[in-house]
Amino acid sequence: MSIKTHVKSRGNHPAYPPRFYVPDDKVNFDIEYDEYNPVKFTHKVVLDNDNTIKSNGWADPQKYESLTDLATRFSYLSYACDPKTKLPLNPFGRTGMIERGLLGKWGPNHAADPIVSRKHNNKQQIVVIKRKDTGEWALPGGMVDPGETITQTLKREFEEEAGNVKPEEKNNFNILMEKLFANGKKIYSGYVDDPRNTDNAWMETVAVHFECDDELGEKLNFLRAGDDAVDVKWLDVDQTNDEYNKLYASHRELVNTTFGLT
Ligand code: RP5
Repeated sequence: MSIKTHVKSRGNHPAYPPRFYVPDDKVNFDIEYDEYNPVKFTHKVVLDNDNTIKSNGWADPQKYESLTDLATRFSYLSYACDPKTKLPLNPFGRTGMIERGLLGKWGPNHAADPIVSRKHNNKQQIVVIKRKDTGEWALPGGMVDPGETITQTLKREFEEEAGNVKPEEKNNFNILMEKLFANGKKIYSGYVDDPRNTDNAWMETVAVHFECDDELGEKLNFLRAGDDAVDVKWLDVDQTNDEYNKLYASHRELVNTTFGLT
């Protein structure tokens, strides 16, 4: 999968102020853009979760220069730092916003996305959740917690967002989950064109495909939304369907890659 230029990273997010407009031909930081006056924004929820102030805080301190572990932080991409501010620069270019927006980490923020599919009535379907924050349909992925492996994140996020099943279904669901997540195929690792990205903080993900066989696909019909999801369903992989075409961030591209679609 290749992301040619970011689009959603320059667009709106319900919790963000409007961004400074960046035309397509001014996205690349190497192209001069003297008028560029990005909006400075870090959401209060990020500032309130500064991990140097709060013991269970998930966000970096606002003072980038106070970070001591930069050398050991991982990114799927190589990126530069702003010569003036020394802040990490989005490897895909300008977004019309500086600082971190809603993202906790300066630079790369890591997620994992399970692409769970089945064949149903001769149609390819994937599990999607409706996000509480933007109202868009999305893969049931999420942030990698400290100390967690990607494999653990994929299963935990799926279970939290799509597996809020009734107590009497839980045992059966857990058995199906063990079977489903036993084998996955990595589809992608890298940048995500996420509407929360800024010039100094961005999302990266690992997307893994888990295919239900006929029996498992038939049994996995009692999904229920939980956590940050307000709804869950099986969605047809169908490029004539608006819901499919408008999937959150780069999720349509991830699913297209999975099924060899362009
Ligand atoms: C996207 O944001 C990733 O692809 C992943 O699906 C998601 C992770 O963020 P949260 O769902 O935890 O907000 O960029």
